[in-house]
Amino acid sequence: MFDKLKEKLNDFKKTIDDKVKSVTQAEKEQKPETAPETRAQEAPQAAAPAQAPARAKETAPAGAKQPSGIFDKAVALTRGELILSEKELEGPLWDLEMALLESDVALPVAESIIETVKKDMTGQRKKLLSSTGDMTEDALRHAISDILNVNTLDFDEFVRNREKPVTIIFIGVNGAGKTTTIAKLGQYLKDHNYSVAIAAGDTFRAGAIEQLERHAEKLGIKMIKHQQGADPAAVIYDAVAYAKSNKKDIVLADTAGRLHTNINLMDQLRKISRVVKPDLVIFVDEAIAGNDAVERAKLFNDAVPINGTILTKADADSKGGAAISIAHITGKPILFLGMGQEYKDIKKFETGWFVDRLFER
Ligand SMILES: Nc1nc2c(ncn2[C@@H]2O[C@H](COP(=O)(O)OP(=O)(O)OP(=O)(O)O)[C@@H](O)[C@H]2O)c(=O)[nH]1
Ligand SMILES: [Mg+2]
Repeated sequence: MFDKLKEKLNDFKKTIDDKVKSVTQAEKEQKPETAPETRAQEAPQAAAPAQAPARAKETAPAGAKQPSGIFDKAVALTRGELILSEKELEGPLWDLEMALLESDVALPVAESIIETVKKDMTGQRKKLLSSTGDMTEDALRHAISDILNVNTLDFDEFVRNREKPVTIIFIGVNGAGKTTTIAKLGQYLKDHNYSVAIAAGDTFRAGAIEQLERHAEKLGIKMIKHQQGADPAAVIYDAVAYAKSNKKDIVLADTAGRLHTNINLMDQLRKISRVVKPDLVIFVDEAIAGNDAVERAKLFNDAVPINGTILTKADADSKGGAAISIAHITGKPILFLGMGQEYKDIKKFETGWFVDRLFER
C-alpha cells in the first residue's frame, strides 16, 4: 500500500542525508591543522548531539573559522547545528514536488507540502540529530499531517451524539464501491451496537437492488426498497420513516452511480438531499483513481455539499496521493479507507496511522 509514494519520500530523505554527509566530510577535510582541540571536541558532539551547541560555545576557539565557500552556499554545519540554505534545498524540493505529482498529489497540495517542508528545514538552526533523515522525515510528516488535519470529523463521535435515526447517504461515480462500503459500514455499525436499516436508493441500475439485498440478508439488516425505476428520494424517505417508527439508529442509503458531468443525475442528488435532509452525505471514490477522484470529489461537493469522503480500494493503491489531496481540495475529511472486499476490510481514517504507513520501513 502506498509503496511508490513511500519510496519517493524516502528518496528525498536520502538526498538530504547524503548532502549533509558530503558537507560534513568536506568540513572535516578542510579543518585547519592549527585547531586540533576543536576537532577533538567534534567527535563526541556527533555522538551526543543534544549537548553539542552548549559545548561548542564553550570550546570554540577565539577567531574560529566560520563556514565558508561550500559551507555557506550549501549546508552549514557548525558544531552540532546545521543550517540548510533555501538555495541548496531547491533541487531536492523540486524533485520532491515532481515525485508528489507523480504520486497523484494534486498541484496546489504538492505546493503546500513543499512550502511547509521548506519553512521547516531552511533558515533556522537545527540541532544535528542522530540522523538528518529524522529531521527530513519530521518535516514531511508535519507537512502531510497539516493537510490531512484540516476539518476533521470523528465519525464515531458524530454518530454517537447525533439525534437518531442518523441518515447517511453515499454518492459517487459508477463502480466506486458505494454499495460494498454500505455493507461494510453496516457491519461496522452493528459491531458498535447500533441498529441499522439500509435504503435501496439505486433504483436505476439493473440488479442493484438485488445486490444490496444479498448484503442485507447476510448481515441481518432490514432493507427498504421500491421497484426498479422508482424515485430514489421516495425510497430513502420511506427508509427514514421506517427507522423512526422502528427505533433504528442509523439509515445507510445507497444511490446510483452517476457521472459528475450529468446535470440531470446531479439534480436528482440535490432533490434527494432536499427531501431527505441527510445528517451526512459521504462521497465514495477509488483511491486508485488518483487525480480523477480528486477532481470528481470537488465537483460532487459543489453540487451537493459533502461531509467527508471514503476512499475504496486503498489495498490496491500504490500512490496515496488521492487521500492526501481530497481532504485539501474539498476541505472535508477522509473518513474511512476501503481495504479489500470483505466486510471487515474498512479502516477508520486516522492521520497518524496514514502518515506512519508512508514512512514504515
Ligand atoms: N479491492 C477492493 N475492492 C473493492 C473495495 N470496495 C469495493 N470493491 C469492489 O469494487 C467493485 C464495485 O463495488 P460496488 O460496491 O458495486 O460499487 P458501486 O459504487 O456501488 O457501483 P455502482 O452501483 O455500479 O455505481 C466490487 O467488485 C467490489 O467488490 C475495496 O476497498 N477494495
Ligand atoms: Mg452500487
